[in-house]
Amino acid sequence: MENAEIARMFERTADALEITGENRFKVRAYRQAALSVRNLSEMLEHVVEDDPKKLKSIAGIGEGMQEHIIEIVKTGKFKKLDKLLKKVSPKLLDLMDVSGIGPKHLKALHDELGVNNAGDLEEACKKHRVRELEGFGEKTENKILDALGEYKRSEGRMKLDEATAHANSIMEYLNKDKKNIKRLELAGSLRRGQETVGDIDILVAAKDADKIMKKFTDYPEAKKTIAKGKTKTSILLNSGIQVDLRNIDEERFGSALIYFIGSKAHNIHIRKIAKSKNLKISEYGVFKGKKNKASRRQKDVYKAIGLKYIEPEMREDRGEVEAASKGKLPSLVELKDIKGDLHMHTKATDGANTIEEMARAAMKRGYKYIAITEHTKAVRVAGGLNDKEISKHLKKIARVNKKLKKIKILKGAEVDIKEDGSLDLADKTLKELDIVIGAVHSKFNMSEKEMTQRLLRAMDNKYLNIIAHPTGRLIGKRKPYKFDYEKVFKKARKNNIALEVNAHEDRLDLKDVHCKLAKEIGAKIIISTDSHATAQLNNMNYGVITARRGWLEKKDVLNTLNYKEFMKKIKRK
Ligand code: DGT
Ligand code: CA
Ligand code: CA
Repeated sequence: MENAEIARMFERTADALEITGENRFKVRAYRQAALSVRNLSEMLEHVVEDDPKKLKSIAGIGEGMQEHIIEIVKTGKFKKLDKLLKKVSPKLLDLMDVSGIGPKHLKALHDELGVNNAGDLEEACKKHRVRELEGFGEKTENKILDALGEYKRSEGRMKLDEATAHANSIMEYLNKDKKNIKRLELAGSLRRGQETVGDIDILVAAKDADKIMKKFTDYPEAKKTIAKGKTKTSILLNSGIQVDLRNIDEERFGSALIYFIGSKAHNIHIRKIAKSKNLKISEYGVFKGKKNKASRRQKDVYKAIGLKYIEPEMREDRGEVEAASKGKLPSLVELKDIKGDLHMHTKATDGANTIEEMARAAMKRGYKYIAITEHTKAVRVAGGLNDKEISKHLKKIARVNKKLKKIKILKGAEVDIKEDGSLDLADKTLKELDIVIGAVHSKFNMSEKEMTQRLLRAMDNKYLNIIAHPTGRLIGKRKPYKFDYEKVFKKARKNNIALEVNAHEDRLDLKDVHCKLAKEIGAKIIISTDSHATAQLNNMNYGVITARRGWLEKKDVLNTLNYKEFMKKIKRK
């Protein structure tokens, strides 16, 4: 069982307890446990196996939580939560994922309007019954309705990080049957790095098909088998995720991979290209009449229809087929190109680790530089720092920087961009910083014109270096705020301000198509994790995948440069 799943159980318990009006200390204990578990780098399952007493030494885990974790790991279930779910329906609890709805809201909606699921809530909003409740109002009602739209669009799909974690475990599990496996690869939307994934697709070339399919349906996390056959088997995991495994002849593995990696739009386009050359392409190969010209390797299959190999992240029919036929494909940025991470928080605000812990974790990843970037005072929920506190914090950063010789720790801050576009620190403080990140954290519902002005004005500040999560969206929860992307990206280029690809799994912001737009305009990009704990530094991978989906190359991304060059390039002209 993944740590994330255990964390999710604790979060749901906290939500359910709050809705049933349980005392807030109890609720908080579950929230804290969830946070600790989610950010732990060690698998809890292994801790329980090796030495369950060690659980108590984890911050946020007390005696009671220790028992709960052991129960969950051993039985896969949490009785306390199951009991609560009899009182608070799971569908109601799911509504906690709708942006702007907290447990108090949910309790009122349930008790006063009898809301039990998304459908009920939508109807109540449309009938204007929500605005009449105490503490809601018309604005809140509209916001909820908006957020519900985002929620419904993502329903039944999982985020990239969750899908990746499940896929990695299954692949590792199947791979244990080494002797039987000739090839094993991920396909579908997950292989393309799409930000949400409907189901997980895996291809295998096994010597013994029955054996691999049996192993697959025996997967410990499988709840049930949906369909079982020699060529295709589908299972449903405990978490509700469907996984399809297809057994493919090794001779046809390349053409099958292309077909099942997709996307559908990409497949349709290359079929057209093949047809124009009097060829036929399918999951079985490229055919001239009855003769199979290529099928074993993806590269040869593309070549047979006159195309260069196309990276899976680009296969969305967004111009990659044309580029491949002209030999004009970009050479995409890779995770190993990244030399530093420029956005992270520590205990001084809402992070879980110290400056030194973050720096050491970054060193372990082989980074040459990082920036510590706390929130500023306007972001009160995160405990943002004022000018004086920032200055004091910078001294701490400098001390750790001196101590650790192998990595440069830049003095930074994630400065709030206020409603009028001014920054939340005085110029005199900004001047002391090596890296100034600007970010919008409030008043998301301005008009497009106002928001554009707000961002443009922020970029007039001569100390600003980066705009973080430029569109403010939260996947499945919050729409991006409206602004004129072209105007803002053009000004970023002109003023030498980098745009962030925030690698946090809830954000991926800029998203793929906006990376592509930024590149076309000529704005520079920085990929960073916005980490609030050391384990989150690993999210860099999702940022890189998103950048690749946006056709970005090493030269488009500033934090692929070594320290000296990076500092030169990030400087304002
Ligand atoms: P998902 O699961 O909704 O996130 O998206 P995909 O892309 O993984 O779609 P899925 O699982 O239905 O199918 C996997 C791939 O198989 C898909 O990307 C392309 C290929 N494929 C499936 N159905 C069709 C089809 O009707 N026509 C074509 N050309 N390709 C298909
Ligand atoms: Ca799929
Ligand atoms: Ca599928």
